[in-house]
Amino acid sequence: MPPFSSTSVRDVSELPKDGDEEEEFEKLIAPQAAPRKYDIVYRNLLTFGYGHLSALYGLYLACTVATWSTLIFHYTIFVLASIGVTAGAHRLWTHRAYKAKMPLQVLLMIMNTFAFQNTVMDWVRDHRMHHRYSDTDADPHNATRGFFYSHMGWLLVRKHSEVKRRGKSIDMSDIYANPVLRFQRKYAIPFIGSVCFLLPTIIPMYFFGETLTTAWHLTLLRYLTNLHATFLVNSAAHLWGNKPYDSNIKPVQNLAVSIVAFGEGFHNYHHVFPWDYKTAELGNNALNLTTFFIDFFAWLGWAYDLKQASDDIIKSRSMRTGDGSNAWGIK
Ligand code: ST9
Ligand code: ZN
Ligand code: ZN
Repeated sequence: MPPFSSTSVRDVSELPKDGDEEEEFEKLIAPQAAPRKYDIVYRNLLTFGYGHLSALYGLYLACTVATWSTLIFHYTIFVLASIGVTAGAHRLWTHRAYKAKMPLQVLLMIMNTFAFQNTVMDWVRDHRMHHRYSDTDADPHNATRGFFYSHMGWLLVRKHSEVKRRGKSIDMSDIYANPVLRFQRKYAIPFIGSVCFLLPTIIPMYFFGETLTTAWHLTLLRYLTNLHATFLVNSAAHLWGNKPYDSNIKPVQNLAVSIVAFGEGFHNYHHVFPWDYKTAELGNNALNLTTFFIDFFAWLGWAYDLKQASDDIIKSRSMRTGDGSNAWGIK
């Protein structure tokens, strides 16, 4: 049972159709990792290089001079930002695994902005591609190209032409029509700049007496840590772990990733049932803070129509295509 019992959870006992036959055929013939020349984006190499060096310095300052108030402040933003990605960009907007009323959408958009992972619009487009063309050249972070590429290398080079070509057929009408997401895109630079970087730097200076140097480098430490926790879902959770639901795909169950990514490491399950609001099987939500968050808002009435796979469909799929490993949550 979820911590907050909700009447709006809907058990789905039949797999929703995910694309027509033509799409399935297209997916099959997407090349997996054809030899390619990487077109490096030097601007990103510089900003990521600067960001990582600054985050390391931020770690040093966090251990030596930063106040506890600043550390707790950034940890709180870290949690909010993570849930803005998992409950917002991922489960709500990409997968439509539940519905959210306007106040919750606004809250999630602001929380998502703390994470600055591009605009939600771009995030959703890439993530829908990732699911439709998983681990092929049309997947923006194709894990068959290895850990580094799927983790962050893909952000340092121009996208593969297959991503751009096949991406044209991805349906984004719901996202482009969403006023909350349109706002985030329209005011991206001042809004994301203020919410993710400026305010979290100024507040500790003003209220906790930090110097500009400490405040700025801690902001970058929090931001980069949050990015890497997210990146691990694309890298580690496509490489290391077991496959209780489908042994023919790359995504795996990875407990460590679930811990750092707020319940998003049950990735073999998620790729089989992407429309499940828990992104995890029944009965296994102790590590799934995002599910707890959604359940809370369902209890409040702001989240509704939560979709989840029924126990039966999970078990039969596991018996049919799983690797026979023990999937936690299955009784
Ligand atoms: C960042 C990325 O924000 C974060 C992503 C993380 C993803 C995680 C997924 C995880 C799974 C779920 C679990 C969540 C767990 C959370 C845990 C939390 C603890 N379809 O992109 P451009 C076309 S990094 C269709 O510039 P380039 C389109 O026409 C941080 N079409 O391609 C587009 O034009 P427009 C900050 C597509 O030039 C045009 O191509 N961000 C698609 O090859 C150009 O697009 C950065 O540092 C598509 N999918 O450049 C920015 N994609 O947009 C990093 C493109 O006008 N990115 N097109 O329609 C970049 O600089 C560039 O995107 C690039 C590629 C250099 C990587
Ligand atoms: Zn994946
Ligand atoms: Zn997903």
